Amino acid sequence: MRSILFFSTMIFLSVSTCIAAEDMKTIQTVDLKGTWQISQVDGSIKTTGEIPGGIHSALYEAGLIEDPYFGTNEEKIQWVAEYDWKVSRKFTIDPLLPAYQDIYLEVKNPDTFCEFRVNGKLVGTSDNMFVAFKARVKKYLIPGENNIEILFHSPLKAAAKQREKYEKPFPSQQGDFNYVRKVQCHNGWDWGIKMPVSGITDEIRLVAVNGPMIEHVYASQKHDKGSCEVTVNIELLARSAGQQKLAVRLAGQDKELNCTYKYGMNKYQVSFQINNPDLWWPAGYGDQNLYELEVVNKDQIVKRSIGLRKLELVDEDDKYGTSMKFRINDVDIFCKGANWIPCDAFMNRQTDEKYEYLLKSMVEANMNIVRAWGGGYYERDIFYDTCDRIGLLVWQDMMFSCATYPGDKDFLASVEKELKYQVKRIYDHPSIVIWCGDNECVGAIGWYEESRSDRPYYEKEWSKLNDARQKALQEIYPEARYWPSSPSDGKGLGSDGWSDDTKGDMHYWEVWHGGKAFEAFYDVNPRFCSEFGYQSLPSMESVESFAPADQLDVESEVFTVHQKSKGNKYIIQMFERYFQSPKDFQSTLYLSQLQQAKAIKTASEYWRSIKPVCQGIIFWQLNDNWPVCSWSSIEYNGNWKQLHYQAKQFYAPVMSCAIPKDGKYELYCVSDLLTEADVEIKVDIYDFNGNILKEKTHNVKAAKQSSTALEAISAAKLPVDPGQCFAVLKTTASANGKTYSHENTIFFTEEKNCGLMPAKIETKVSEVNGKYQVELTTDKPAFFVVLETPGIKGIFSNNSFTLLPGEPKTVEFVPVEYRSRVKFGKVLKVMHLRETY
Ligand code: BMA
Repeated sequence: MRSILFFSTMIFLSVSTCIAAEDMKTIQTVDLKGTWQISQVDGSIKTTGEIPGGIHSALYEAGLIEDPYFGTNEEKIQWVAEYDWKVSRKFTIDPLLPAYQDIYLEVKNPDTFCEFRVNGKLVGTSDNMFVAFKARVKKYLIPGENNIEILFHSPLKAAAKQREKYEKPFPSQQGDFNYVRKVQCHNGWDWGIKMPVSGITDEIRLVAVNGPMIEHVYASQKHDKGSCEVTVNIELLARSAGQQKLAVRLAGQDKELNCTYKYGMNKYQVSFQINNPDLWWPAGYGDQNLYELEVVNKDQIVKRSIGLRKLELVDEDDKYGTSMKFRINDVDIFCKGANWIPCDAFMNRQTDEKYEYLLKSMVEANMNIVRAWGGGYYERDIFYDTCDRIGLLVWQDMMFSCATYPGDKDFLASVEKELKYQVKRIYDHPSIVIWCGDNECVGAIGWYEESRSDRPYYEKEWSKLNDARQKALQEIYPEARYWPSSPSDGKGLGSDGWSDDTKGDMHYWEVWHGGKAFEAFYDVNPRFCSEFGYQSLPSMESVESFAPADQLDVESEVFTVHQKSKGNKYIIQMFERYFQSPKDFQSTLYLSQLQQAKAIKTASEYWRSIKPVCQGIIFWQLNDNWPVCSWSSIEYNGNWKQLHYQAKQFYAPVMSCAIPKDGKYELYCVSDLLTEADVEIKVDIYDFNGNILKEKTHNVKAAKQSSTALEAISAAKLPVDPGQCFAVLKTTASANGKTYSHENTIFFTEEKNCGLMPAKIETKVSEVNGKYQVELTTDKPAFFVVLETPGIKGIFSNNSFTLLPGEPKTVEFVPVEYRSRVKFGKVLKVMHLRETY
């Protein structure tokens, strides 16, 4: 948790009585959040809207535009970003306020091309949404009522104007947004709505100060033989010279700093020695211990929660090439996670609850890393605070993606400001383990005709940008290990992270974009795969939120708008590789999610089985920013897709799997545990009536952090034809008094060639303390049994599983939003593979 607190945070919206000057605080704030007037420049629209928030959200709330997420409305809202918009509000200041030494207007995340006016006077402009805006406004304020106005220039026009400054083009897939410092996917992406918003996504306030104020606090840590030295950096902004005492507290130690300050920014450092600290660990490896850090400047208190962990990025030559892995507190971490994109295209829907829900859903699915991908935001504090608290490591991209970028002085100066601000703001979160310069910008040089044909120029521009990024990062955070681009070998140009699996991080897209069969995942042995993915369609509940009843066809106009990559037809065509044709629309949706889960499971199990060659898997992508057909494992509405439920299994700490190779199914038991485990793996081969044909139990001592090969199943020695049987691997591991279980189903030929039997599944629902339990039984083996509860949001303890006759399963459902009007038992829907054809 990090916050800047004030003993009294006042909202001066009415005149209050005069207070004696000696009663003045160091800092007083005037919160300017709330309802603002909005007007279209060169147009007639006038309305009101909430800030934080954006123009689009306001217009939608006021009924002036239709829901952009619905039907084909995306197109209908494109005019909004062509206009300039003014937002303004009145506020009344306390008569005491002018007595303060200085008054600042502070705006976090000003998005993007803003002119700020106080009482009609221009107080400043901003054109980089990744830098907080700050201007001195005291001289513009008047006693009583004041007016503040922000003019947002059309982001499309501002970006186009910026483009015109350059002689040579910088090609991209995001229109002109690569010329400006704004969230790159605001202009549309291959999963994203084109909604180039303008607005304020975070704090907006006046800050009146008396004396110097703390501007930044950031802490670095050095670990040595069981003790840790934490150096706290404090930046104090002053408008005069003087002396000030600062109190700094960490881990029960108090230190006092006698600071002599001068006009401008003043920097101080204070160090703490913490012996035998309670270390911070990623999820699955230990506790997320956090120490409270407090810096007190009279009544201004800045708080941080600091996690102490020794961090190394190990890229050393080994017999497979060059490793890429994170070592935390001297332990090699096997990273398992997903890529994060902005959590909503509407600014006002990027709520704290949404952040927490999505991030916690990751840990619940046994993930320990999230990649904040370079086409989005340096995320809000809630993102990093939550990751610190729940043990999710963060791969932090800098916000550049899939494009060529300018490398001129002005552009680099803006980038430098942005990075210095962002690095100070977030780098000491223990969850952040890597700073990566961009997403796919080295590769992008080869994607566009203009850059392909003039490579040296674009490489030089990239290198200039890259040097500037590294320099800005390491000026603030000298120990930072900078990773130039994802994918890369960590060194810069010249590495090919798309097909070279011997070093660096890899983006493996041969299966989705390259159209190869899922078995192609077995051909690569990435050291760290930071992207690979497979698309699916959303569930019926999601579909109904954006498609009218006459559009329930994946090639309808509405579906085409809600598909930004290769097309839904491609998803459907691919069914024929593994599955029978789905009988109806609902089955099509279901099957697409199963197909996606199968793809990612195939890769993840294999790459886990080859550890320590591979030490990281981050699939593309966790979430959606609107309801869409995409690679996500969690739908826009929060529903976990089959992929997310299956990830909970294939990312389980102890997992068994079968990898087909040369007529055999090689069995592996993979353990991420830090101690040896006693593992029992039951391998039962059944026919599709549910009769056991063959049983075998393997008892192994799985070494810590290992992948153990077990006796393989030979396809030739199966008791019946491969299409007439399947295996269930039931794994039970015990270590340190804890039990871990995992279940996996293995088919010996494509699902479409298996003799699945129609199955009759029965459910019994009971409610205990607001949670539901569903007991399921079946008369024949049923596969990929999926439970859905349209209208009730929540998470099942298990889903997309195999159900065997005589082996009932009970799953728990924890509602996220409880609506008593919807009866759980009535909406509960059960589907499984055999029913889809
Ligand atoms: C990647 C990402 C995104 C994109 C995804 C799917 O490489 O970096 O740019 O959305 O592929 O195409």
